[in-house]
Amino acid sequence: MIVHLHGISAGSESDGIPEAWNLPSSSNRSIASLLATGYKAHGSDYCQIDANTGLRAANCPNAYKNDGAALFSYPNTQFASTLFFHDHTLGVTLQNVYMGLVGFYVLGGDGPNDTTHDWPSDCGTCGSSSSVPGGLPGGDYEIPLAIQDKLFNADGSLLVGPEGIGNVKVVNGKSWPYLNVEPRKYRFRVVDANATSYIKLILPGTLKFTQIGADGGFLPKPVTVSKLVVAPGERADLIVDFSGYKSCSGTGCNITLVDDGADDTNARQVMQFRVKLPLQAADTSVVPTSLPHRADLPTENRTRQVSLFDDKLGTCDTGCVTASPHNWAFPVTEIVNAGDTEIWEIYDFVDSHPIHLHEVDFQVLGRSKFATPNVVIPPSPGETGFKDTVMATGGQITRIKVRFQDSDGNQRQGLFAWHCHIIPHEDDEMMRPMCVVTSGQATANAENFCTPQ
Ligand SMILES: [Cu+2]
Repeated sequence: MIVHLHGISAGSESDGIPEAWNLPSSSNRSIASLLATGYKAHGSDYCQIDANTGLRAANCPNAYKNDGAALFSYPNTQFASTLFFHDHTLGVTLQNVYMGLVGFYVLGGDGPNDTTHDWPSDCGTCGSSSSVPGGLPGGDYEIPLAIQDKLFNADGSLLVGPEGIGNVKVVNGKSWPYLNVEPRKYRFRVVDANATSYIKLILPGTLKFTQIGADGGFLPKPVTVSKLVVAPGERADLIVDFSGYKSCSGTGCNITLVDDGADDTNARQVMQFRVKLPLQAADTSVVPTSLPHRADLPTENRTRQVSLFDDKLGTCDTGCVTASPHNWAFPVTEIVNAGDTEIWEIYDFVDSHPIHLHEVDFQVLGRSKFATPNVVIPPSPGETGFKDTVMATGGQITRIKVRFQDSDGNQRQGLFAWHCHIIPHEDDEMMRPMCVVTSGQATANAENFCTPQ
């Protein structure tokens, strides 16, 4: 396996490049007994990248030489956000993610008083010294929800279908769970951890979601939505206020979170909130009218066209009159200058695909139909913050603006990946290398160190 962490800017050696995988330790006898003589313990890009330069490593650093180990370094200096990590091994990511190799990585600010990069949490009576009346719901009132759907065999074991689509909703690894809640505001950090399925969350009656953040941290200001659509890999940071249920009784206190996009009746039910706990103390949490967020990216240095086919990514000329699909191992075509800002025009020919760029996050500028490229459909309310995964729509041009440096101005050269986050597509090499070079570096050199081995 190899870990990819969404939403962090790290060196190429810590990116989770799909062929940098390694096997568990050979001393693990249950693994060793399954392996043929002379098996490869590492993928072809494992330990091929120098952590200091991002270039091809001449020698494998000692830290990598431990059997069954790989070394990752995450600077964690960016804005507070809901990060997400999962296995990223070429060709078997579907099986590994479906079997549960996914997790949250919640990044806060630089201490409770850092209102530049984060907003304080009000954890009510949770007893923490960081309790700040007037902050966002925190402590026991801030809960991550990793949503997947799965199929089970009669004996309870997992059944892995070719697309990882199931009829049982699983939240944080538990099928159709419920959560007892107080009649007050809660903060939920949601990730669609599915292999394939989009999730369209709705709540009953007049309950709505107040979305305060997405992949790359807070939105500039909260938005209220009655339906929340998240694609595989996307995150949403939400406030739900259950205070209207303070006088409920019996089953009237049960609130079912529904996936309105699921075809299967069972899979429509995600989980239940049961407003059965007494209010421990007055809810002093507040959703601020404006949230800490990054400044807009500067004017672009260039505009680049790329293309999506049914199962491949590709290159494109201006207007995408000519487009060519490529496999993962085809020589790198997306060669970008570190520090540059680019607009990517993503021409999608078939179906919709959530497109994820490693290493960077970006702003969504909008979408246009092929026939009317100058008529811009604005981003949805939940796309007003920074993102690392964007829904590209079939028959449309999706435009994003991306800067190839992190929010602290750090620039890292080397090989990274961009791909469709529908995992069977990703496993099928709907994934391409992306090479960040220092400005002016020769293209031939970039191809040398950025083409997957
Ligand atoms: Cu796709």
